[in-house]
Amino acid sequence: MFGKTKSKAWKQLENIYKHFQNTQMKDLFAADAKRGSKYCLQLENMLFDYSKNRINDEVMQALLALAEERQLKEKIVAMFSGKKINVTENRAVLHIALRNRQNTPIYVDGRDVMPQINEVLERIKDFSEDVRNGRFTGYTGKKLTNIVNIGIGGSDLGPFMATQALRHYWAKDIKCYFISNIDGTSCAEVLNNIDPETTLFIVASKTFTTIETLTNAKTCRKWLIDALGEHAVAKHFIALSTNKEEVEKFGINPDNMFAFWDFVGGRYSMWSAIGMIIAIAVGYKNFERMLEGANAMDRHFAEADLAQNIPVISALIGIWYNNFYNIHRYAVVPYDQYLQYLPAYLQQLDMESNGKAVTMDNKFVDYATGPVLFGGAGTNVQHSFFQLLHQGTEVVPVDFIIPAISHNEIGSHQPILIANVLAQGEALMQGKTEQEAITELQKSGKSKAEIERLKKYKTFSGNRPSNTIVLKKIDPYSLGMLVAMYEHKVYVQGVIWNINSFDQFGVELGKKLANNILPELEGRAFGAEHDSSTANLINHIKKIRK
Ligand code: G6Q
Repeated sequence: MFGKTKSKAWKQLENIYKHFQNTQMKDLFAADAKRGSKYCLQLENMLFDYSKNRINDEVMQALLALAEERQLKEKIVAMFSGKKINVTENRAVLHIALRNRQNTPIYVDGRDVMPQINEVLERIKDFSEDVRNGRFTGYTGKKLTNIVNIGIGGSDLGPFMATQALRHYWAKDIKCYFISNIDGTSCAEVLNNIDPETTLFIVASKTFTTIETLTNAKTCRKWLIDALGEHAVAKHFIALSTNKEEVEKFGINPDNMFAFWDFVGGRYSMWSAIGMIIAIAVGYKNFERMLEGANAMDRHFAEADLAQNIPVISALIGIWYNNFYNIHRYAVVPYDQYLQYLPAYLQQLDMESNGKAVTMDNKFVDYATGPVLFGGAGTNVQHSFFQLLHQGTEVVPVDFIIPAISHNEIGSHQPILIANVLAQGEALMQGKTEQEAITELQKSGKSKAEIERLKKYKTFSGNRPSNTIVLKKIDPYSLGMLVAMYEHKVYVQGVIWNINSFDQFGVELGKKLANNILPELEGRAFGAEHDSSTANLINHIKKIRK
C-alpha cells in the first residue's frame, strides 16, 4: 500500500521541506542568472516556465523520485495501452485514442478500438460539413444556423469551453447555444431567441438518463413539434451518446445518433462525438487540428523523460505545494478573452477527477488529494480576487496562460495585456519589502507620519508561486495541446496520490438525492425521512409555490 509514512521519497521530500520551506524565490533568482531559462520547457509553440516556483534541483529530483517510486512511467503506459485503470468502474480510459492520429491499434478486451473511433470521426466530418454547407437542412428546407447543444457536466463544459475558445473560427452564419441547467431559464433564454426552422438540437448525453438533459431535451422537442410538427424531429434532433436504446426511446432515430464508448469519461469527451458542435462551428478541419494538438501533447507525455515532461513537472509542483506546503488550492488565469471559460472547464476536470479520498487499494488516504481550483480571465480578475493573491493570508499558486499574438491585434491592447500578465507573475514572486514601500512613499512626497501609517499596507510578502504558459496564438491546435496538458497533469497527480481519477460517485449521489425530494415537492409523496433542516426547507418552499 502507498501511504505517506510508507514512502521513502515522501519522507525525503518532508526532510527537504524542513530546511527549504522558507527559501525565498527572489534569492534563488539572484543566485542563478539562468534560472528563468533553466526551469522552462518547450513543446512546439508552447512554452512552460516554472521557474517562479519554490523549487531547486534538490526539490525537483526528490519529486521525480516520488514519481519513479509511484511507477508513473508504467502507469502512463497502462493508460495508453488501454488497461482498465478506472478500476472502480472496470473501464479503460482512452481519451488519448480519440486523437490517436498515428492510428496505431489500441486494444480493449482484445479488440482494437481505432476502427470504431475512425468511423465516428468520418461521420462527424460528413455531418458537420453537410450542416455547414446547407446540404443537411431543417424540415422546411432552410439552412440550420442555430446549433443548440443540450447536455450537462462533461457533455457541456468541454464543447462550451472549446467553442468559445475558438470563436474566431466560427462560420459567419452559425450561432452556437448551450442549454445545460435544469433551471427553466436555461431553456427559455435560448428558445426565445431562435427560429425552429433553422435550429439543430444536439442532445449530448453519455448515459442518456441524466434528468437535466432529458428534461431540457423534452422541452425543446415539444417546442419544435408545436412549431413544425412531429415529422420535423428527424431533421432537427441528433444525439451523441453511448446508449442507443435510450436514444431510440426518446424518439431520436438511431441514424441521427453519433456514438462514443464507455472508455471515454464524460469530462474527457470533447474529443469524441461530444465535440460535434465544435466541428459544426469551426469546421471539421479545425476540429481535427484540435485533435492533432492534443495528440502532440499525448506523444510528449508518453515519450519525454519525466524531467522534461510538461504535464509531469506541472503535476509534481502541484504535489509539492499541496502535500508539503499544505497549500490546497490553485488558480488558472488565462490572459485571453477567448479562454474565459477554461477555468470552469478545468474545475470539473481537476476537482471531479481528483476530489477523492480512497486509494486504489481501498483505504482512506492519509494525505491531501485534489486541490480547489478557481480562476477567470486576466486582466479582469486583477480587479477582483488578485488582492488576496498578493496580500491575503492564503498563498495561491497561479497558472498564467498567455498567447503572444491575439486574433484581435488592435492598437496596443495585446502588448498591454502581455505586460500585465508578466508583471503579475513578477510581483507575486518578488513582493515589496517594507523598505521598498517606504522609499516609494517618500518619492510620492508623503509626510513621515503618513509613511509610518501606510508602510505596512503597502508591503507585499512575495514568494508567491506561478507557472507561465506562453502559446503563439489560441488556435485549435494550441487549444488541444493546452487541454491535453491539464488532462495529463490531473492523471499524474492521481497516480501519485494512488486514487482513481476517472470515477465520480460524488456526482452520482446528487443525481439520486434530488430524485428523492422531487415527488415531495410536487405533492406526489409525503413523509420521507429528512433531517429537520431539509424538511423545513421543503415545507417552506411548498408554501410559497402554492
Ligand atoms: C463527467 C461526469 C459528469 C457527466 C454528466 C452528464 O465526467 O461523469 O459531469 O458528464 O453528469 O452525464 P451524461 O453525459 O451521461 O448526461
